[in-house]
Amino acid sequence: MNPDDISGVRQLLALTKKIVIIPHRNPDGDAMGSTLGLYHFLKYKGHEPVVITPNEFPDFLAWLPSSEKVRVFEKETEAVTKILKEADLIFTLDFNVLSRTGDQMEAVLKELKSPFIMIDHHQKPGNYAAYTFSDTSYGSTCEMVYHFINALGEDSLIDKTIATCLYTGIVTDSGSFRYPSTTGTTHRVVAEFIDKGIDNTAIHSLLFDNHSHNRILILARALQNMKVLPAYKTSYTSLSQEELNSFGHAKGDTEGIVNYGLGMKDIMFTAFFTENKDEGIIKISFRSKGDFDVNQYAREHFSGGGHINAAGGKSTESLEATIQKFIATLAHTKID
Ligand SMILES: [Mn+2]
Repeated sequence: MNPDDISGVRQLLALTKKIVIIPHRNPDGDAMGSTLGLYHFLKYKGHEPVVITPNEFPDFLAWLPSSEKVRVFEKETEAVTKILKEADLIFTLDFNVLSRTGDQMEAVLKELKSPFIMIDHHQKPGNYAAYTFSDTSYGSTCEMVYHFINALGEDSLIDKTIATCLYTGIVTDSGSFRYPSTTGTTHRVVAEFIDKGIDNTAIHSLLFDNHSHNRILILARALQNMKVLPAYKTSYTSLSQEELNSFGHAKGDTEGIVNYGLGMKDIMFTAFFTENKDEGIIKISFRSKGDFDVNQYAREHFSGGGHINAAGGKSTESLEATIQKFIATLAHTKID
């Protein structure tokens, strides 16, 4: 992190009290862990921070320290818009274009006069922030928040609570330390968190061994639906709205299912299509092994983006038409 920017941030923080921290829509472990980790840090520094999520966060993250204090834009738009308008400073974490908050919230954010600080690890950052900490080499925004606090010279404030939040995003965004962006530094940061007393075993259990029976049935259906296209080293699966409804699905139930598609020998690329009738879209998750860049692929074909080995996209066509389009792209996509 650039020292000039850090000193600018330090000056900005000295003048501000009311701070809003925002993750992307459909927040994941990294989005919630980073915003809540930063929330606790700013509280210790005497600020009045509020975490505002665009829509509801999944239940499997509802144990995160102070997650009960999170405000949801979609649930209480008027009250939350007021908080946004009164804020002296806005942090946006784990995303880099305001459209990732959804149309309605984006419109509110665009009108705000207060400065923004972006901390994010996705490609192609927008230019809305007074201070942009964007680095795609980091495996998680949580790890970046750790370095941000460190760069401010405040690492002594990182306690078990902050470390618990930040560990959550490091674990979830690294696929439990398996993705290539996991570095020696990642492990050194985590070692420090363990020394600070986080219960890493309990956190893993809360994140991964805490499913409802319905979620297991949803996973089973997704695995039954899985198709393999050996010629393209590709697999894909899907869940229709009807299937999701039949299992009484809850938010977060489809989290992580995409990864199973890469669990087969010689499969380098996988996609997971979820029908969302409320939003009128097919939500798509992409994963790859090796050099096949799913960020690029998702941008090119499915109005999405993300990272080299993990990205998302969407389609407004039907589930069947979306899958057909996906299959058609494979003929002119180089996957190895
Ligand atoms: Mn992330």
